[in-house]
Amino acid sequence: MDIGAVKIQIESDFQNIGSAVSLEELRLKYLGRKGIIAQLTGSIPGLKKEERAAFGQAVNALKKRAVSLIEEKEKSFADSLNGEGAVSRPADIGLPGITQELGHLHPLTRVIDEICAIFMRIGFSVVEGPEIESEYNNFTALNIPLEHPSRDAFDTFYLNNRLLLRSHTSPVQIRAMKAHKPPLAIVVPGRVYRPDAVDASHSFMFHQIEGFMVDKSIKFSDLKGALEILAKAVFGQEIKMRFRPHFFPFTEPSAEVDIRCIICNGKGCSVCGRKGWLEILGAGMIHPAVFKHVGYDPKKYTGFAFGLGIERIAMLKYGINDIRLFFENDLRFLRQF
Ligand code: 2U9
Repeated sequence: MDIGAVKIQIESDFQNIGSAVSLEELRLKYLGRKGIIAQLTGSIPGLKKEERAAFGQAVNALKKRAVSLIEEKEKSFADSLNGEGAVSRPADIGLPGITQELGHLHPLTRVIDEICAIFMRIGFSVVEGPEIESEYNNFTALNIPLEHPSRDAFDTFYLNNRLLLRSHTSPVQIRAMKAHKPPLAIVVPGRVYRPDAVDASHSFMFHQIEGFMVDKSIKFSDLKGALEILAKAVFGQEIKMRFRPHFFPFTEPSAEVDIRCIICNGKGCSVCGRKGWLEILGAGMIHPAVFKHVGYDPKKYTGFAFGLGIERIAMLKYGINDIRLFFENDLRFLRQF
């Protein structure tokens, strides 16, 4: 083997080196047990006596050069890994992965999705709308008179003379009726705002789902059928319901709807206040005055409407006794769902 050629080869090999992997290849090529330098050393005994010393010295010099080239390259790789070049470092697939915690839906989102899905199965569409509303859409169009206590500044968050934070999702139905002719069947989930003092059962912001259906000859029995489907899907097929007469300005006739207490099954307990029944929603037939506000002919069309508070349903369904738990973001609570 020509020692001069090896010398040239070693310099050009280390010039062209690209990565730590080829550095290791070169280390084996020159300094490995069967590498070029070992072969050169092994060839010494076969040389003429007078040539051996000079050849041995040349091989030693070559070995030193190979070792110092490797050290130089190792140092320059290490520098680039710690500096700007660090981003191009090959991934170490032997390292343990970075575990991403898996999130899940908030219990209120689950109840909203569940109720929307129930209504979608019977032909309703889901519609959302703005949380900042006009006084007209939130009250006037719903036949809520000027002197009604809910219009008072103690019961509604007014932003200025004209705008407010919606106190129910009903203004979305007003918008839908103004935009579309009957037949119409929609459910509207969303946040609503009322300046209530916060306690275990009240919050200044909560969630509602309201729904309504308008067409020729929609009857109270259609309302009962739809709500029975809802109650059975949410609380189980055995659930019993009752309708109590009530008053709302936007529906006539109106009713509050109860289910047989799911805790005591009607015997009376602390959850149902010894009544044996739990109020879950309000409902009724849409008032003709509401139809007039949106330009529907009340002689031609009838419709039913209902509204329910999501937090109340979620509290009953999951046995939660404090509404504040939904909004405190305490993972010990949220992880249970
Ligand atoms: C239009 C016409 C009628 C929606 C209705 C209720 C009865 C009702 C409450 C339940 C608990 C509000 O969250 S809660 O406090 N809602 O009792 N809501 S009928 O009636 C409408 C809505 C829109 C155009």
